[in-house]
Amino acid sequence: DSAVSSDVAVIGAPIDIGGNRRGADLGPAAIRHAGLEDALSEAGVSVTDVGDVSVSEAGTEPVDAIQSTTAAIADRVAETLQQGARPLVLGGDHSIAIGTLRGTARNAKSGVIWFDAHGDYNTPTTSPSGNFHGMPLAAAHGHRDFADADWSIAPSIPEENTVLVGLRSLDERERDALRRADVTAYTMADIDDRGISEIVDEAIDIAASGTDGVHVSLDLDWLDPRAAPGVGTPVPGGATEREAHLALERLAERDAADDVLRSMDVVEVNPLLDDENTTAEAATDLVASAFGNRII
Ligand code: EXY
Ligand code: MN
Ligand code: MN
Ligand code: MN
Repeated sequence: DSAVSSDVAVIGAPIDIGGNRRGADLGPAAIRHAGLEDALSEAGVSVTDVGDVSVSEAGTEPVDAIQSTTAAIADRVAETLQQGARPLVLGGDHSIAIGTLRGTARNAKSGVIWFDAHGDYNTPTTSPSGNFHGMPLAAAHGHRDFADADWSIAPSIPEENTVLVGLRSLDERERDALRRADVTAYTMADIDDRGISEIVDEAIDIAASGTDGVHVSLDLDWLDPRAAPGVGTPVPGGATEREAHLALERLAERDAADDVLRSMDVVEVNPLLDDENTTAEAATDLVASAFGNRII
């Protein structure tokens, strides 16, 4: 492994087996193709691309591929943090966050801000689809009925430092589980009512309070499908590109002041559903905003 001495280490996680459609495994390539490294350099970040984790999809059960891939992601994320860089993991479907959250919380107390249309709070027992991209946040809270004993690990992220932003699609049992959990959930209606800057300021306060930093999990399906068409589970009525930029620019401001941004993943970019690469380009611009890109 190249010893990363830069501020941000880009790690690819080319997996789509946790999703409902094939193609998100091409997300890392699409985001790199959209110019991620240049965009981060222009934002003043010293960035090193450390390549992809190996994904063993062929011939294995989805749960086995996801378990081994997320274990590899957790190791790379923890390693990167130990080397003093901030991991930026490119998905891939949202099951990668089973690994990014375990990795970022391995040697620290980390909060999370979950930008997503969905709660991703199902477990194999409650999921209507069986798709693991709908389960990573429940996994991070240690919900104990995952397929294999390894997965019923201790919670990695405290519920009270967990904030969901942008909710507009929940399943019945997932909703019940979220209501019982000690998390903060902001729906799109909250954003409509109060404005994204107030919501994201509150989200950062909650995720950062009493923790060593915040992991940001950006699911491109948080955005409205007109702004991010290339996602596997689009839901109408999402955030505008401006709302998403303002949220991540506020995060960058807070990071400049209080060093809150610890790690990030950006997921669900599926170029097979978007031959203009619009979604990967939006993802790239949003990541640059999160890491401090300034217009003037
Ligand atoms: N709640 C539905 C399920 O569990 O299957 C849809 C989940 C979509 C998950 C995407 C990544 O955000
Ligand atoms: Mn594939
Ligand atoms: Mn998601
Ligand atoms: Mn989603």
